[in-house]
Amino acid sequence: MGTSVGAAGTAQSLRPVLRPAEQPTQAAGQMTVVASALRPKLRPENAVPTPTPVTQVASNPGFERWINSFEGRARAQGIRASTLQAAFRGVQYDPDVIRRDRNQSEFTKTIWEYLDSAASDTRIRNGKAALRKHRRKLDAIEARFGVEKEVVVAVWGLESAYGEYRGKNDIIQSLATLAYDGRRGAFFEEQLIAALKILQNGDTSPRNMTGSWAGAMGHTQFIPTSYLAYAVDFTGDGRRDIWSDDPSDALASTAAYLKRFGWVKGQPWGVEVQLPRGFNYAQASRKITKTPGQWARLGVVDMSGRTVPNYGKASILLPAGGQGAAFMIFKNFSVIERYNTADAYVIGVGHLSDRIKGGPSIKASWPRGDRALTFAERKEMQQRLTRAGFSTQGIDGRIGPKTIEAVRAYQRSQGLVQDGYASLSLLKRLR
Ligand SMILES: [Ca+2]
Repeated sequence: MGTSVGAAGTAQSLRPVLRPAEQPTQAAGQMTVVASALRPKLRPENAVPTPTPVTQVASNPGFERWINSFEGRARAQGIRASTLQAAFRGVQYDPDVIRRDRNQSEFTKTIWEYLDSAASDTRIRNGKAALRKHRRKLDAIEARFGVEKEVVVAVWGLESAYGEYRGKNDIIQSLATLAYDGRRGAFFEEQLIAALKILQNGDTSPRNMTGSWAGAMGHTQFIPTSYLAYAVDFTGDGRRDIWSDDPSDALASTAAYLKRFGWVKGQPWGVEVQLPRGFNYAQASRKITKTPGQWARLGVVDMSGRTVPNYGKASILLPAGGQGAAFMIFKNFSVIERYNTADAYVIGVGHLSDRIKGGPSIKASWPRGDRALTFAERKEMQQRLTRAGFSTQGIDGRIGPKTIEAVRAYQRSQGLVQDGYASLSLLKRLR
């Protein structure tokens, strides 16, 4: 959970925003070796046998200076010298982390490609197996935090493939590199301080603190500040150990997190619905909420043709416009958004949890002939919409609520179906 820069979705990690999958290889040959007061010795596995390229050597003194100044800032925030000494032992500037940070602007999967993987037969089967294997502790977690075990397991399944891909990057090294690098340096320095507080608390040891290149840790990929605020010790040994092979603390921490943000037990994240012929697509907006009864009066009903049970106010979500599935989404949808705001991720967690519970697959078909827009195309669409008088309030290549509203306004002006779907055909029309 946590940061919100764009990222390439991948088969392993399945987080459409940030956090690409882990590659265990760390390109040791590309690492640069630097000396530091904080780091008396290099870890042998990271020692570099050959001279490093000039460009990377040139960045080392800067990293060195940065660490020295960081030490003062960390001390001022209560981090002890002994904690810093242990944490930075062997830590090096890691160009691989920077390469990943630079290469993560693209999310080129369509919603259906994403869901094909998020709720694949394998992931559903493995989720059911994980549920069986850990049923007692999951029942206990559900009883304590009031979050259904299938939802906790689904988050686990998407974040780390049920613990299989927890990330092998050294968290201190990754965060120090990103904080030094400066692109969102303040954010990563805050995470680094939080990581050092975790170490100082004794929850884990420096070299056991591993995770994604961007600082997400453990079975359910908490970033350090989220860990400090929400992680729990479920095993009762006094340590909040989300890195251990035993997933108890990590799964309980996820349940605690969802509960903290308002999870309502017994309610769905969303329900697939059918829309009536002639439905006014302008109604399918997060800004518009109605009770399921009110939606039913407009002809919006479940896939059996019945009124959706009254789980409270709901919006209609069309992740692929008028040509794909429609969902009635409830409060719990916005709770899952606290993990990751991408619609694809939230639907992925929700649908996977439904399938693990034995629920049906999504019934509607998707516009599978469409391809995802590239980052450049998304920016072009935003530029063209804005130029045409439908401001997207920024050109960032991310299709968020403001861009969807601009698409809708453009569709309205053209007499098109106002489904807000930023498709390739819409871009072609704008050209
Ligand atoms: Ca524990």
